[in-house]
Amino acid sequence: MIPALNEAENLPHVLATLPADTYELVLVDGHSIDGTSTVAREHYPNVRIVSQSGRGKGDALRAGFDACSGDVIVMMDADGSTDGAEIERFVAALVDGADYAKGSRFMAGGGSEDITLLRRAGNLMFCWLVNRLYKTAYTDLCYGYNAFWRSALPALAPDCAGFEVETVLNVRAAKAGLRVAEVPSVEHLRIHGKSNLHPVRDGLRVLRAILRERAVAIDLVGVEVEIAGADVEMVGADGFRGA
Ligand SMILES: Nc1nc2c(ncn2[C@@H]2O[C@H](COP(=O)(O)OP(=O)(O)OP(=O)(O)O)[C@@H](O)[C@H]2O)c(=O)[nH]1
Ligand SMILES: [Mg+2]
Repeated sequence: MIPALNEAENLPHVLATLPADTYELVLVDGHSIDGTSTVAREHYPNVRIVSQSGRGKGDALRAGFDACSGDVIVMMDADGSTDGAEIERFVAALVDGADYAKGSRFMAGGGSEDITLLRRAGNLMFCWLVNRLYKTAYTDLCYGYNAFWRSALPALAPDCAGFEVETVLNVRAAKAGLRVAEVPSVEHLRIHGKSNLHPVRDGLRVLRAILRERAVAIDLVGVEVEIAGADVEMVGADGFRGA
């Protein structure tokens, strides 16, 4: 499943990297004005084009996930930064027992040609925060290459609009007690065009999402605590620890 906003120039390259045995390709066109859907159809005649009602990557992923019909859903980007040849690693992690396989640029075997110093610092800080709050051991947080069994979708159920969506997926996987495997992935440079991400605006969205999910976690375990400034630790019925 590929979200694409004005990626007509990049799609020929990206679609050529998809494995020949790909079950289906769902592409969510975010109201592109550069012929993204036309190019997708030219280069991948069986593509299913989905339109999103709202705007933003989170909104696109929600629409795309709903349209997927396979047992496994793999999400990757349309700008040439993610390589379809890596899909088999993600699927292998799922077949080996993971519910959710998250790509990581910062574990052995991973890498990024694309990340700036500011983004690396923000990602590291938010990843540390998530690991503290949700007792995870993630090495990457804001990365768009991930995969999961369709059966995990109700637990992940993204309901946010923007670039905080990967964070929401990763946090919800932890909250739901899913078996999470990290898969090394190399992020390449976007080939053409400009990034839609604004580090400060979207960094704040990521931070808000992390804190909002924490509040929901406290709700879920059914214990009433004061959220503001609270320093509590609890274990829910499902063994989830919220701090
Ligand atoms: N459908 C849809 N796709 C989007 C939207 N915003 C971003 N995307 C796609 O989501 C993917 C990631 O967006 P990018 O703009 O590359 O953001 P990024 O990868 O964080 O930034 P760079 O690393 O600089 O490329 C790309 O495939 C975009 O085309 C949107 O509003 N709707
Ligand atoms: Mg990108």
